[in-house]
Amino acid sequence: MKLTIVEYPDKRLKEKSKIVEKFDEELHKLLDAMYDSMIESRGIGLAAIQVGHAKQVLLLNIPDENDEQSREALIEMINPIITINEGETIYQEGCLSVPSFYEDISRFERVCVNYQDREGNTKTIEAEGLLSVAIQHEIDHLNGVLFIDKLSYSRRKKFEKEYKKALKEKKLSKV
Ligand code: QAP
Ligand code: CO
Repeated sequence: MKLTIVEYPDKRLKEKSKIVEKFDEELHKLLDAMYDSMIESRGIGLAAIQVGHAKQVLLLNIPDENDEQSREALIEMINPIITINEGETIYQEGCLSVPSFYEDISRFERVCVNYQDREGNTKTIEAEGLLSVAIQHEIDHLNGVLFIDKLSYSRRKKFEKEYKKALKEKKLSKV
């Protein structure tokens, strides 16, 4: 399965993802293909809608102390639900679907999440720091929400202007 990353302003990024009911070969193929795309694009998180599949599936792969990513650190979450959240933290976020744009976003400092793994087993995880931010960012994708949707009116206007300009330049450089 070869996947391509869907980029803003593609309307698919606004879709709400559907609950996964079948933990079958097809799901496993999607997860494996998503991992390859995420690593190839140098991402630390990816939701299925970002590759055009409206399923409640996401990946997280936070780098270690040496800033290296490894498959051992991979977390696959199916049908995640945040059960507890507390505190506040601000982190400069980016997104594979909004290339080359980064902004400070406010999130919960800590979250507790219930989810299922690729076999359908129920799991819980407590997270803080970058993992907590990444979980919240990816769960937003499942609800059709992007980090740029959290910007103030004036910062969003500034983003739209810069992004449109960058898109135009990207298109021009292709011909
Ligand atoms: C979501 O984001 C996230 O613009 C994952 O040119 C963001 O992996 C989690 C990326 C912030 C926690 C904190 C973005 C790669 C990757 C770009 C990503 C780019 C190349 C973003
Ligand atoms: Co994203």
